[in-house]
Amino acid sequence: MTSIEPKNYVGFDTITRQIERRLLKRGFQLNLMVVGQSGLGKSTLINTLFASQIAHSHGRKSADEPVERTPEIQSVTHTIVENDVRLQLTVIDTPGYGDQMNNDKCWEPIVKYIKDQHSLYLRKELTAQRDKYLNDTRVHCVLFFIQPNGHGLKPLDVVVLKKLSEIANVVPVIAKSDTMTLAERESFKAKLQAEFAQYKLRLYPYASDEYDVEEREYTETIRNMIPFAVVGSSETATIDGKEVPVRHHRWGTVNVENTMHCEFVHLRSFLITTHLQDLIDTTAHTHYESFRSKQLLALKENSAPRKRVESK
Ligand SMILES: Nc1nc2c(ncn2[C@@H]2O[C@H](COP(=O)(O)OP(=O)(O)O)[C@@H](O)[C@H]2O)c(=O)[nH]1
Ligand SMILES: [Mg+2]
Repeated sequence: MTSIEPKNYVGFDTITRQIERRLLKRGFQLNLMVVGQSGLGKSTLINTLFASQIAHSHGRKSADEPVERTPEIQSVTHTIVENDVRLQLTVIDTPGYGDQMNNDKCWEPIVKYIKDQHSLYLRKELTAQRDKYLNDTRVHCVLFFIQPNGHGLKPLDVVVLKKLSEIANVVPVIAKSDTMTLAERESFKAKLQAEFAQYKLRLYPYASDEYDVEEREYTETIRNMIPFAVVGSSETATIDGKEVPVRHHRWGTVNVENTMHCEFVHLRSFLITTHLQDLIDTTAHTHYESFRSKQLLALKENSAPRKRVESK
């Protein structure tokens, strides 16, 4: 195929503007799920990520106050607007998984929730008169919070990470990383990365043939950084003329946005600035697609005329 350059300006180079205008009008939808034991700072991190009060967390005013628990899967939706771009953000908070004495199957409601959204979407797609734009409740990203204990993954973490990474984009983070020294954090991270490899966990971002060299290099950098050592906070302070989230400790102040202090900024730019659309696409084209084809194949098998078993 040869490419031709028109003699005069035709104007189809404006198609990107046209698409942009249409997309802006429609807005974007991101569904983010948080999983991890209660008290690991899930709600706080979500609020810090989007610089808004989205997830419900009071934080504790005193040390004797019990840590608040999320009793069941709850989702809250907010529309956030930034320079004309409307992002409808749904945060799905899961019950404090692993909080019980017996944590057998505690992941089931979480897995079921993700599959239910796939099945809901499939049903909407298959109706005779479907809406032009289906409301998308599929989980685009699961932020998995690992306890900063220095030991490594718990057997329960391994099971749950395995189950979740088969059906959704899973991004693990080391919670409350301000509680570890830099050396502890590095060795913990190395240990976790070795375990991810050992248990063959397929974590997001995935390699793709569509990536160019630059994208491939960036993905590699991100993969080496995972799990992100994060810190969240609902408190802010002005540092160098900029209001930033901070945590005050007796020994000093953690500036959440300082990359020398933690990897919060790397996580935020990865999730929001560079991979937001990829999370949505990967959910639709990889995870939902595999659910869809399994369901449709099963449907076909069930409806195929069965060979009658002759009994003598
Ligand atoms: N040291 C430290 N504490 C945190 C961090 N994030 C949250 N917290 C505190 O941990 C407690 C539980 O936080 P919350 O976000 O409600 O946890 P969730 O149960 O996982 O949603 C609160 O007192 C927070 O102030 C963090 O990054 N580091
Ligand atoms: Mg919470």
